[in-house]
Amino acid sequence: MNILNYINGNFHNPISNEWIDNYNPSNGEVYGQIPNSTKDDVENAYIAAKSAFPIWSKTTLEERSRILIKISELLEANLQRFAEAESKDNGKPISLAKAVDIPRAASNFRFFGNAITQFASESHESVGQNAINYTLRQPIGVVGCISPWNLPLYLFTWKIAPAIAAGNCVVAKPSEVTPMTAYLLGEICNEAGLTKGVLNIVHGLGGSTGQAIVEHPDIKAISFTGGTATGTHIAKVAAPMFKKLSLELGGKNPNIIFADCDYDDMLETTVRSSFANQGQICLCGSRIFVEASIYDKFKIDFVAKVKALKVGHPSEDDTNIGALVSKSHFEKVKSYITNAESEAGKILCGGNEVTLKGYEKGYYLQPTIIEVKSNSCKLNQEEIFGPVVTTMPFETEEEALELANNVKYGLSATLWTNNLKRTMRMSNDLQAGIVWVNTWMMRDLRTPFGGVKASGVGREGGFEALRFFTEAKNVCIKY
Ligand code: TXE
Repeated sequence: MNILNYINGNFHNPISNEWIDNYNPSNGEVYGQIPNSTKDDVENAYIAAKSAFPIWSKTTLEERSRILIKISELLEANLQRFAEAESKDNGKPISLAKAVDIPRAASNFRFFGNAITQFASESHESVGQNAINYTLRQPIGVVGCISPWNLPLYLFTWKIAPAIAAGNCVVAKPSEVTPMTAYLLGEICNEAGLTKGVLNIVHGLGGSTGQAIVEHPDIKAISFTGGTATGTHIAKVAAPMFKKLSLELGGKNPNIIFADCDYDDMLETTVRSSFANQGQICLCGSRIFVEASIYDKFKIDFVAKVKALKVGHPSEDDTNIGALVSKSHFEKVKSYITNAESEAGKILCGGNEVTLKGYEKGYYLQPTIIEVKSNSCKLNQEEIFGPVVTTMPFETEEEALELANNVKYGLSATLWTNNLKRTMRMSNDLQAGIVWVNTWMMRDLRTPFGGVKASGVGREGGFEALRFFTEAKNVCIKY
């Protein structure tokens, strides 16, 4: 099936008529093509967005809200179709797409459709000076949204929904590896009655199509989720134009387990936080640090649970681990496993490719646990972004904190303990944008989301996202 660009409410071939193959990771076969869009397609998308802006930015909040909620309802009504498309394009289990990806994409539109009606601005009376200040929160204009392949529709809409709720018009690009659900979203937006040109979707490669969005002098803000190297590059390109940037980048998150935790709950959740979505979530707890007194027991129990996970075809309901997203990513993840032993790592379970009958060319890997001797090895310092976690013991709280923070990333951290004082101390001192205590990936859309250090700048979620997608203008009136 061929995918087309969505510009001004219509579907278009790329101007160059050049195309890129789209692969199905479950069997390694090409199953369609996507536009290899150029600067000219991005320019057309920009022109459509610019033309829609005067209308959309003056559309009442009630009307914007109504349309966003309608998009949400239509996504829910099309759950099965979207989940099948996401699973086929990305390799993730259909059960996950149905339970998480598509419902959360729908929630993004519903949440920001409601949030915009509650987005209050400040006023300050200058007492004794007969003056009052009030802050206008004005939409920026045309903004760019660039998203990755791991949670395709979920992260695409996580940017688009607040951007349009706030009154902006958007030029967006999904990952070239997983374009399908973004393509289907165009139809839904038309059905919901979204003003033409408010959302424009151009497909293509990062280095050309994505780069053209970032380089466009009149696209005033970029919201990006992806790898740290790409984020660094985008920051450099955007800096001379003083663009607003929100960059959500990689993670190498610690999962710190103390002996006083609720053990069974921790074990269940740690299996999920390690291997959900084949470990391809920036929030996965890929470095597991365990208090020495329970380390041996933990290893035995964790390995037993992980060995019971089913690596299978994404369309089967009982599959726990589907296919990795692409051949190149599969090779990258495998290379970390191949080099594990030269880094003094010991593979406790997994470590091999899986060949599924009938799908021999699919990108399947066993969930893999590697015991490491030191936190300084590559396995613990680089983002592998696959079904691979490391584990090692620690003796004291101070040591656990040092291990957790000693990494260039700072997206999330998970802490398992029932000790309140330790919880408070460590939550304060962990270098991360998000700390989960006795849970993982529990999301309330009102809360800030983003990282510190090499995990990025800016916060998404709730009013933080609406602040990003608006300019604050102060008006001071003397009376
Ligand atoms: O991501 P890229 P890649 C991490 C993970 C992974 C690594 C590389 O470790 O192995 O990043 O993945 C677009 N100008 N994460 O190479 O390239 C690209 O087309 C503008 C973490 O697939 O960052 C896609 O739409 N855009 C992560 C998007 O950027 C450009 C999720 C992300 O792709 C561009 C994914 C350019 N010059 C990978 N170059 C997370 N934080 O969740 C690329 N793009």
